[in-house]
Amino acid sequence: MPPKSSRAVTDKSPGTTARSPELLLGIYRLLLKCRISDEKARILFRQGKYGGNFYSAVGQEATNVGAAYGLRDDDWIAPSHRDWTSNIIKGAPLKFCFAQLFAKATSPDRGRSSPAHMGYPPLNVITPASSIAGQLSVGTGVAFGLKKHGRDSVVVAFFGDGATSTGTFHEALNFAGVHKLPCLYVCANNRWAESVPLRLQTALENLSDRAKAYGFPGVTVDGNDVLAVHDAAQAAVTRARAGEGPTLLECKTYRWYGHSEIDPAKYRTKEEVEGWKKKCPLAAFEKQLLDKKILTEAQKGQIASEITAEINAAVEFAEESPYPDASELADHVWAERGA
Ligand SMILES: Cc1ncc(C[n+]2csc(CCOP(=O)(O)OP(=O)(O)O)c2C)c(N)n1
Ligand SMILES: [Mg+2]
Repeated sequence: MPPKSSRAVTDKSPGTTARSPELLLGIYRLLLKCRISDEKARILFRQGKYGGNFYSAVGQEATNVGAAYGLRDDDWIAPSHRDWTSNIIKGAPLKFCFAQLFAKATSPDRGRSSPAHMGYPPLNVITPASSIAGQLSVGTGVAFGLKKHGRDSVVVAFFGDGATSTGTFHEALNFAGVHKLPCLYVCANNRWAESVPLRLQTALENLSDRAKAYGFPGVTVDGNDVLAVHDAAQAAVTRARAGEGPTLLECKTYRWYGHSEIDPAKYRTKEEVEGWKKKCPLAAFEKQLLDKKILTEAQKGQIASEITAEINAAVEFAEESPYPDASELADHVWAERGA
C-alpha cells in the first residue's frame, strides 16, 4: 500500500472526555514534574552549582510528555540537547538526572558528558549527540537493529526545527523509510534554531511535509496540546510496532527562554514571547482537568509539593555525591584487551 501523504492535523483531539482519570492525572503529573525540574535546573546553573550549559525546554513540555508518555521500558528514546526531561518521562530517578547536571560520579555516565546531554541506559534513553541531528542517526541505527532482531520495541527520536535543515536528518529519515523502521521522529518546531528564525531555514509551512520525500506519513499537531500530541504519537507507535514503518510528527511549540542559559535571546520580540506564554501547555491542561473536576485544587497542591520534595532530595543527593576520581579518566574509553 502506498504511504499516506503528509497532512496537517487541524481537528481537535477528543480532549479529556473518553480517557481515564488515571491517564490524565499521570500526564498532568509528568508535565508538572518536567516544568518544575527544568526551572530548578535553570536556577542551579545560574547559582553556579554546575558548569557547561543547560538548554531549557520550558514551554515545550506537552511535546516531550505527549510523545513519550506510555512508552514501554523496552522502547527507546533518542533525545536532543533540549530533552534532558526525556529521562524523567522515561522513568529515570530524579537523583540521577541532577547528578548528571552536576557531573558527579553517581550520574549514569559518571560525570563524563556535557551536563544536559543525559542518557539513561537502564531505560533505553540514548545519550544525545552534540552535533545537531546526530541522535537521529543513532536512533535510526537502533531501530534497524530492533527490526533485524524481530523485536516489537520502537524508537522515539526528538529534534528541533533547525535539525530538519541538516544532511544527517535527511540520511536518517531516508534510511528509515527504505527499511520501514520502527521509529517515530518528533520535531519540536519551536520556530528558532539559536538565533535563526524558521522563515530563514525553510519556505515550508509544515515541516511534516518533509516526510513526503522519504515515503512515509508526516503529521503536524499543536505541540502545546498534550492530548493532541499523545494521540498522534500513539497512532504512530502502533503503526511502528505493527511493522508499518516510521512517522514524522511535527509539534508546533515554543521555548520560553533563550537557546541556552547563556543566551539572552535578544533576537525575539517581547510580544512574541508573551503571546506564547499565554499558550502555556501546562496551564491549559491544568484548566481542562480542573474544569472537568478530574483535578481539585487540593490535589494540585499535593502533587506539586510531592514533586518539589522529590526534587529537593535529588539535588541534595547530587550535591553530596563525589566527583569521579581522576584515575578513572581513561576507563570505558577503550575496550579491555581480550574482552
Ligand atoms: C552540526 C552542528 N551545527 C551547529 C551546532 C550548534 N547548535 C547547537 S543547538 C543549535 C540550534 C538547533 O536548533 P533546533 O534544531 O531548532 O533545536 P532547538 O535548539 O531549537 O531545540 C545549533 C545551531 C551543533 N551543535 N551542531
Ligand atoms: Mg528550534
